[in-house]
Amino acid sequence: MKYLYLLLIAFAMNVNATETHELKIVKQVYDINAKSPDLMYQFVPDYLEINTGDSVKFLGTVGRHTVHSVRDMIPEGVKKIAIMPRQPNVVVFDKPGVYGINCKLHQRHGMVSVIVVGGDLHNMEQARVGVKWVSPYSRGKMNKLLDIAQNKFGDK
Ligand SMILES: [Cu+2]
Repeated sequence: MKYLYLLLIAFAMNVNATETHELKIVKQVYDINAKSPDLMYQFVPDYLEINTGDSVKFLGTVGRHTVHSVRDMIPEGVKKIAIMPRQPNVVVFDKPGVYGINCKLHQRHGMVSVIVVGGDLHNMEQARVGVKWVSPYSRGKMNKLLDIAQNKFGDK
């Protein structure tokens, strides 16, 4: 029995060691034919769930989009995300929690997104407070994205 237990631990450690971190792609879209401004400028997808340690590559930052974490909408101790156009655009998310992201130039048109890392909502309350830092136009969308996370991961 003890042997089996050790075997299981060894197996679990091995699985852990070979776990690969994924690279997800988020596009920044500018669609001039969109029916309304809130569809014209978008992160696609604008809601993303990733595992702790995964990376996100933001495409389109060579244009006129930025990728910035919203004040109060990242876990405590995490360095803020600030990708200006033409800068390296891969972000490693190694701290679990809720992240609110916006494009500085187009967040007034609803260009905001939410990334949930590790299914962890420990900073959800703070993130809700941080919604005030995006434009009035984007607040409804940001709250809807947070709702998706809350509905999915509840009070974990
Ligand atoms: Cu933009």
